Formats: sequence, structure tokens, C-alpha cells
Amino acid sequence: MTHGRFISLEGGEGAGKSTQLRALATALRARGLEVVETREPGGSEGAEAIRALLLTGGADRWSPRAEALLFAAARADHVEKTIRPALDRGAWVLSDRFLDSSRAYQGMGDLTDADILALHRIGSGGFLPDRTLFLALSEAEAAARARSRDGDASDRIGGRDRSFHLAVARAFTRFAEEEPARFLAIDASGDAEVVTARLLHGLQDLLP
Ligand code: Z5A
Repeated sequence: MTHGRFISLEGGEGAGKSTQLRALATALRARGLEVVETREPGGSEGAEAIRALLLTGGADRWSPRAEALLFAAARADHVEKTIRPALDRGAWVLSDRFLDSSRAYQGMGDLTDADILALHRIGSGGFLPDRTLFLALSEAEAAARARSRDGDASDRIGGRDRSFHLAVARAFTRFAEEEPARFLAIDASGDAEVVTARLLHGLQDLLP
């Protein structure tokens, strides 16, 4: 049996995570691997129910603390019901966002990075991906991609102001500097096929 691996894709809105997750899954399946495609918030029945609570409604529907707890609760269910069982049977799990999104989006205001890591320790035993691929894209390109797909529509969190999203991008860049063995920044500009090749290269040392 092959050894299961857990890979997360991170980045700002419109960076191409969902597109690349599908392409990576196809490439890994072509190598004979079982691949589970999943996402956060969501990825299990309970976590998808929490997703609806988190992404809809007014900007002030949740306080920053309640929001961080809901993301951590959704993640605990996702890890327990979807991710761990798949890894136990030897599958590769690809997740569109994971813990580092909470660190970048919820861990730089009322709560700190240490707070988010503490919630993750309580909720999910501190479980981390084998590799996190951060799709780095300029603000202008990401906005153009998101606009071409959604027009002006955005969810509760995507609709926050520009300075918030710039701080999120800076946080992801910092994580890549601080944890280079797990968290790789990958250039997400250019054609989708070229980006997929860069991502696969970033997984080279983990592939059977
Ligand atoms: N959030 C949080 O705050 N805390 C947490 O712990 C977690 C999440 C887990 C989830 O939103 C929101 O929750 C998110 C963070 C927050 N809010 N924000 N911001 P979501 O899951 O609904 O959406 P998203 O994660 O932000 O991603 P997205 O907007 O769906 O974008 P994407 O997946 O990165 O991009 P895409 O859909 O693959 O591509 C966007 C468009 O560009 C699409 O039309 C593609 O066809 C096109 N595209 C893709 N690649 C290319 C290339 N290479 N060239 C040209 N065009 C391309």
C-alpha cells in the first residue's frame, strides 16, 4: 500500500487553487494514486453545514473570536471524518485551504497566530499537511481572475477591504519564509498547465 499524503493549497481569492487542485488530482491519479479532493471550510457533512454559516450573512454576523472557533470546529470534523480515514487507507488528500488560511485570515487581528495554533491543537491535535503549496499571484491578476468568474459578487470574507487582503498575502509569504520544508511559495502566474507543472515539481520529493 502506498503511504497517504496530505497536501493543502493556499492563497488569496482567485489565485487558482480550485483549478489547480483538480489538475493536480488528475496528474496524481495518472500515477496510480488514490486521490481525495476536498476543501475548507467544508469537506465533511458537518463542516459543510458550518461553511454555510461562515460564508453567508452580514459582515458582522460573527465576532472575530466566534468566527475563528467556527473555522476550527469545521476543521476538527473535516480532519476526523474525511482526512484521517483517507490517509489511513493510503490515499493522497488534496485540500483547497486548511489551517494556514485561519492563521492568515483570523490570526492577525483580535487573535494571534499562537491563538489559532492553540485552537488547532485542541480541535485537531495540531495535525499539519505534509506539504502546503501557496499559489502566489499579484493582487491585480488575482482580482482579474476572481472578477472574470464572479463579477462583483463576493462572500462574507472575500468582501473585506483591500488592506485586509494585502495583509493576508503578506502573512502567507511570511509562513513560506518561516517554514520552508512544509510551506512552498509557487508562482501562480501564467497558463494553468505551467502552474500545474510547478506544483508537481513542489511535490517531487513526496511522490512514490
Ligand atoms: N477562510 C478563512 O477566512 N479562514 C479559513 O480558515 C478558511 C477559509 C479555510 C473561502 O472561500 C473563504 O473562507 C475565503 C477565505 C476564508 N475567502 N476569501 N478570500 P471559497 O472557498 O469560496 O473561495 P476561495 O478559497 O477564496 O477561492 P476562490 O475565490 O474560489 O478562488 P481560487 O480557487 O483560488 O481560484 P479558481 O476558482 O481556481 O480560479 C479563479 C478564476 O480564474 C476561474 O475563473 C479560473 O478559471 C481562472 N483561472 C484559474 N487559473 C488560471 C490561470 N492560470 N490563468 C488564467 N485564469 C485562470
